[in-house]
Amino acid sequence: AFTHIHSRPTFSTRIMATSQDELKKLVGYKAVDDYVKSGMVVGLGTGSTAYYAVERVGEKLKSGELKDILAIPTSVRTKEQAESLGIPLVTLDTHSKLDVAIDGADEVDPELNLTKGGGGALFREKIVEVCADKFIVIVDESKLCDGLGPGFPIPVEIVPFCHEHTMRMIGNLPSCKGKCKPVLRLGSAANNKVDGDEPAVTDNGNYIVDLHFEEPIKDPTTMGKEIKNVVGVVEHGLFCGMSTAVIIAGSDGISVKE
Ligand code: ABF
Repeated sequence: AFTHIHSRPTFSTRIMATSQDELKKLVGYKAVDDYVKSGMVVGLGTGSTAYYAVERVGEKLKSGELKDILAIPTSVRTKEQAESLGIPLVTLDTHSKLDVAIDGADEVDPELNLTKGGGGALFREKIVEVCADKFIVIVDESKLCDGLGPGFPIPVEIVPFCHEHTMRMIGNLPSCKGKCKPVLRLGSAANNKVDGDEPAVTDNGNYIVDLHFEEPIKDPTTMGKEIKNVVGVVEHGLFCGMSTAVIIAGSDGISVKE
């Protein structure tokens, strides 16, 4: 059984929110208001929650409240949104160090380890977010879990070449064998529900395999290292020890866990 709040929030306010979308907007805006200052290099996440953080950066640049922001998007979708808002963009090739990155997550455990990649952007998210001084995660409380795995499959980006072999190699790892079922994502990479017949293709031209666990993963850090060692794996959606803070919106308020 999963409970939704694991520890005492470090900060809490009462809010009047009615829909999940409004909750996403609240945390997206709060992350920008609290962590993004003029002159910063900012990583822009992907997904329906990160969407609002990107929107807020655009809004504050337009009003002049923020100046001299350079942003690095984590997907083609986010790049297009940022461009439409006139947010100046750079890449890691010219800026290897970010002041802050803001992104959503699919699951958050009590140690603030994350599952990401339900939206198919895990590789670009990780390569950008690992370079940020602060990585701010924005979620609604439905994303909190006691242990990663059973609530949301772990996405792994793999190269298309001999992908069935790579999937078998992953399935036979000590952390995975007999514990998970690897399923090739079909349809749109941005949706981990099967919504097509052909393999989903990421922004990087790769496939995604979703690892379905029935029990919580005991040691996600070790599992991540095992997966990363498989030749054919590009990156996995376990983001362990990376979160600076998680901003959580629930029906009774916003809380921040650090
Ligand atoms: C990205 O978007 C992810 O890594 C995660 O897969 C997803 C979360 O999306 P949403 O905010 O739409 O639930 O941050």
